[in-house]
Amino acid sequence: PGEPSVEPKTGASFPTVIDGSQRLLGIGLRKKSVLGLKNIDVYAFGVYADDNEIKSLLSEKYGKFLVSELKENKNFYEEVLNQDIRMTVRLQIVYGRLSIRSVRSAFEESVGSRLQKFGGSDNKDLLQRFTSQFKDEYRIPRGSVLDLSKEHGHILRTKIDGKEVGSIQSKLLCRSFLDLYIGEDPFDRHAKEEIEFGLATLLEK
Ligand code: DAO
Ligand code: DAO
Ligand code: DAO
Repeated sequence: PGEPSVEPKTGASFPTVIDGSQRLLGIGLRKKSVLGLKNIDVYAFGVYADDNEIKSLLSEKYGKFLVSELKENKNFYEEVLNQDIRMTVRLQIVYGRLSIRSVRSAFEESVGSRLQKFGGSDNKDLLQRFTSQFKDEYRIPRGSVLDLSKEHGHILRTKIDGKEVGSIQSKLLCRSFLDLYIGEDPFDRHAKEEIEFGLATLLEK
């Protein structure tokens, strides 16, 4: 399957394939500004999608387009998100002092804003169901690996260092979460370009 990809600033390494058939499309860095003063590197991430499912669900229709055309094609983007394709975002924590409280509040801010964007107002419940998975006693020190996977049936499953901590079935939550990485205003623009290119390359094969 080839050499792992290494995120240059943090050295975090991402295998090209996980879970048998999920292929790495692109990697990036999640930063956060603290008190408007400085930017901290919080985690490196890799976005994976199921190779076979991408091909079988999208190739026929989109295999002939160029990367540049796909990027302009809103239908394509909608279809990728709406199809029941298995995807994973793997996070490798690089910030050494993450508390569960700060994870919760960052999540409410980032995912919360997307829930609002895509779902309207009454999504407090959903947000709470998700964040209540994060027990206060969990620790996510530097080097922890978190997998957030969208599984069949629009289930968002969370694993910490390979151990499942919970799962929630919600198309809106899956979409809102993925939007952080591949949406209109992503955490890392360069990563998004890589992901688009990776996806288009898979479709050509
Ligand atoms: O120490 O207050 C601080 C800064 C913490 C920044 C937290 C950012 C959290 C980002 C989400 C991490 C998800 C694993
Ligand atoms: O970077 O703002 C963000 C969103 C990251 C989502 C991370 C979810 C982390 C779930 C981990 C639970 C840890 C106990
Ligand atoms: O920004 O609205 C837009 C269009 C961009 C298209 C991005 C498609 C990226 C989809 C990646 C899915 C990962 C499997």
